[in-house]
Amino acid sequence: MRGVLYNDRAETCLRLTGLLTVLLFASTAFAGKIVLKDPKGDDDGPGTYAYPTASEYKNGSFDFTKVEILDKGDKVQIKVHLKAKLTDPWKSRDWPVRGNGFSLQMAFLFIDQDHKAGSGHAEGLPGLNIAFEDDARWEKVIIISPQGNTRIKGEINQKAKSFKSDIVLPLKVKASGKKLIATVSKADLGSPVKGWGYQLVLQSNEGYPDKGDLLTRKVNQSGGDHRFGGGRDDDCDPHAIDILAPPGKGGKDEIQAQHEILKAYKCDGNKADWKLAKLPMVYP
Ligand SMILES: [Ca+2]
Ligand SMILES: [Ca+2]
Ligand SMILES: [Ca+2]
Repeated sequence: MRGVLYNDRAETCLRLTGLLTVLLFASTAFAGKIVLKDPKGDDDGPGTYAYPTASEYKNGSFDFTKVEILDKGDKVQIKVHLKAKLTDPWKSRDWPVRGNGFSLQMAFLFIDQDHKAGSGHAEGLPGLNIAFEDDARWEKVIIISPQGNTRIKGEINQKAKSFKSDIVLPLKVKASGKKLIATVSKADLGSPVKGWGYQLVLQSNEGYPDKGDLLTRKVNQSGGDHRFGGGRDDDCDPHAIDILAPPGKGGKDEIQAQHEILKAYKCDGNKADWKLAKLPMVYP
């Protein structure tokens, strides 16, 4: 009798465990589509940056308005919506670009996969001059660039080797109207679940980067044909033109929030003592 009772209890226990697993899975599963919004008119980093002066850098080219993350079975698609239509002015030049419909932009989607204090990379990639909040450190970053993966891999090997295993290069990148569309493999990224955090950093593709910069364009005090202006001449200011600011709903208040985030750096003393701007993540 006692044995029968025990077995019943054990079975009930197993059933409850099964039910809990299903409920847990339902609460953490990827909803199919994540939408993060960003206001227009904040393509000035901390509020002071100006576009390079050459005519190719059309107004709105570095102002993103929305980021979509879409479940595509064994792949994930990232769509970055920009204010301006994408153009490919340098396709015809002798550049190592693939002619995939754009040449000005470079986007980095940093992802915090555990939201645990002190877990993940605290620094951004070389050339961005950014760091991340302690509870928003990243596990993976997706690079969306007009450059071919062979070139990007070469640059990573030279300049960002310690981050190599956490940099995800898309299977495919293309431009469509005002959208940059990148497709990545879940085998490389993992399968997005509720709780992941995201930070999109918009930069510019630099085919002739400085020796430490991972294909990013510099921000200087005075701009130039192919240099952003309104920053500093050292590498202490964040080289980020537009970023997400929580809550990532695209409200006008997020303009000011972005400026505050990107202004909060300190360049006193030696480089080792510099405090880079610390970016948060948006947790949808
Ligand atoms: Ca924006
Ligand atoms: Ca983390
Ligand atoms: Ca922004």
